[in-house]
Amino acid sequence: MLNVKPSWKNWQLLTEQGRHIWAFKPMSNDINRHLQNADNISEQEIRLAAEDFKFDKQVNPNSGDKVFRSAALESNFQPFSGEAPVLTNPDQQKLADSIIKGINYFASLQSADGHWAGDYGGPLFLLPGLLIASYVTSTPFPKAHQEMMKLYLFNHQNADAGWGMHIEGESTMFGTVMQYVSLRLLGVDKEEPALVKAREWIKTNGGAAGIPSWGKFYLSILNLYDWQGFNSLFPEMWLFPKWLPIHPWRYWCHSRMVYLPMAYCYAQRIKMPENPLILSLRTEIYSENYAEINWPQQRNKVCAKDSYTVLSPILKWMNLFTNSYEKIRSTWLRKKATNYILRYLNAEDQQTDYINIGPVNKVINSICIWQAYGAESEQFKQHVARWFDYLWVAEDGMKMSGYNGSQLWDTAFSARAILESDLGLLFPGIVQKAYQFIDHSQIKAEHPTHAEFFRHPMIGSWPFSTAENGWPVADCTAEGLSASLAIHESGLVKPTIEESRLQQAVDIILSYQNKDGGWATYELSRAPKWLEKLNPSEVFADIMIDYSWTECTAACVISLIEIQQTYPDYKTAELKQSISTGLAFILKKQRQDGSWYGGWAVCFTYATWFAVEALSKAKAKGYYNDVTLAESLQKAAVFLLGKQKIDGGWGETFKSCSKLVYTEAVTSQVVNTAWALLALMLIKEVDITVINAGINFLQSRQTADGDWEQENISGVFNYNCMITYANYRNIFPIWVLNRYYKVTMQG
Ligand code: LAN
Repeated sequence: MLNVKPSWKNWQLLTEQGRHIWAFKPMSNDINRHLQNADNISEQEIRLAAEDFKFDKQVNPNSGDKVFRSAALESNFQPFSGEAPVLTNPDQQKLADSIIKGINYFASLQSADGHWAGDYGGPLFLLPGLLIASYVTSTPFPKAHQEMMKLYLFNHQNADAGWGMHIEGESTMFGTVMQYVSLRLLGVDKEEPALVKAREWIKTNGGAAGIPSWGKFYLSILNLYDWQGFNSLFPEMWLFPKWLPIHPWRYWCHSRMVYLPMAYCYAQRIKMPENPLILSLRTEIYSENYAEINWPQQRNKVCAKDSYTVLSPILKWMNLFTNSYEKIRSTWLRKKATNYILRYLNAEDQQTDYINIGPVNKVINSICIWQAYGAESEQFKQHVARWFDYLWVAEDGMKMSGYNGSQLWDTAFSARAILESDLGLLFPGIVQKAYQFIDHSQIKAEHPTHAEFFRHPMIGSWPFSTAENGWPVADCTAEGLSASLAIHESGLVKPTIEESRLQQAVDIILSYQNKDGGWATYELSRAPKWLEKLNPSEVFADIMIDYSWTECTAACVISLIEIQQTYPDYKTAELKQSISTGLAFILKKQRQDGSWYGGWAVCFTYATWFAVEALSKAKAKGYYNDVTLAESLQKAAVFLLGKQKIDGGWGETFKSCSKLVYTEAVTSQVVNTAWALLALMLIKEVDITVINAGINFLQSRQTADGDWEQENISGVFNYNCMITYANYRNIFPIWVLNRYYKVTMQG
């Protein structure tokens, strides 16, 4: 049950076609006037907020999205008034009641535009970037926001006084220096006890010189580090001929879009002027005397606690070359490269309506645009307006989200979870609203500059968040398509979106298939695997190329099988071929122990669920060699059964992702349990008593109002950074209970 605190109510989420803006004491729902009261926070309100947003990270570093949820429940919650089935068997009745309660609770979190909003925090290096952008551009956040950000930063300090890369992580130099500097930029005194201890942490661990390269970048912008201590980003590489395997158009779009504005800042050596705070910080975060630091020697220095990937010898060698080039470089060529980059930045801003592809390039682009056009420029103002789209308020304070939200993704899953059994038909209004959002979010036009700036074609695709963000994602397209088909099949919506739009989605999915048979994230794999040797990040793995993933492949295969069931005549042979190579990819990825590694959520249970869903669907519809599929499913079952805990549940920690080894959580986790059960229920031979135990566990964990508690963090990217999916704790238990209902009641 939610223990609602008075000052939570000062914050209200305003939404419009998926857009999220948190407003402090708004006078209306007008999203454009959300800042009206943001500077009018009184001392008394600040003191109260400090009480009300006190958060004990030692209990659970994951907040439960209580600020958003308590407000949504208060305005939307209605006891279920439909016609629940009356069943003679008490266990079955209990099950039906629990599903209805679960959906009814979750329905009250749906926004008026049809999407599900939720906390998408987790990483701790995002808010500092934004605060640095705000500081160097002299564009402070309103007082109310600043206070909430401070609370968030303090709330996530670890017991050893440092901060991690993400909310569950052990302290790192990157995490600690970034939060420390952020708090100082927000005006916290250096004698504040929490900061005194943090400084000690920094100095005992070697000081800020050992911060990884992304930290070196941000500190350089602040004039807290010397650009000479930063390996060259060689801006001229953007002028390379396109056929070269190392031309950045081939990089994974997130790396490309982050290293692009970074290269601009590097080319311009953007750094803010010294001021008393900066001079003081130079004495606070280094173990050495700042003036005596030999900067070039710091380039490859990384604190042992941060190091996740090691720079390859090839990259070191290339750095030697590009760093030397800085001494002799041609001014003309540099100017040409910077002009090109600036044009590219403008294109990205326009294509995404200044949201940008993600939270990192959002921040760095803002700095570039400010430097290029000034604080008064229209472009910079547009950027600042979108800073707020990335902020989220929960009971641990105000954070920066890992994206502008997970709107489409959550909504597509929710619709499918609700419609898994006939009980979903008791919620027609919810499904109709979800459909409206899905319909609205499908991408309907190409940008005029899409080919020039290496964008994959996108008409017919779905993005992960909103139409405005508009970056198409392969598996989000698949989920959008699968959800649309499930909703059509339910008969709850009329009229449905035209067939031609479904075909466009199919065409896009086909266009995304890689030569290895799998599907990647936003684009095709555009470069050979050896390009990964140029990964300069030290803290993330596999960021250079868009690789094929089990989950993305499974989602695409599933949607193609489904479309074949509904529209058997559409590109029949091509789809069959594509499905079969996709299945071969999934089979190839299965590990010896029967599991699959998941790259985008925690972890083996996640990917194993996806793979089993695809393989079992293919088996049921006769798509592939039956024996091969059966064997693979058997192995998957053996793996999952071996991980079931004594209480009937499953639980993994984020270490599974970073260590690539199944790492059991102390307690069973509802989300992992739901994934494991969703998979096991599709494998015929699995003993029903095993499944019953898992289902009982999920029911026992459901709260009186139909929710489940927030447990461990569920999402991940690049192996090493975790990200929150606040709605997973509802979506997946609902989905699996509903599947159990379908299997046991509807046959
Ligand atoms: C996401 C979120 C969604 C996710 C899925 C759709 C779940 C996945 O199946 C494919 C990859 C994708 C689209 C994905 C890629 C990486 C993202 C964009 C993120 C995890 C959200 C945030 C992350 C982004 C890279 C964070 C910024 C950090 C950098 C290292 C640039």
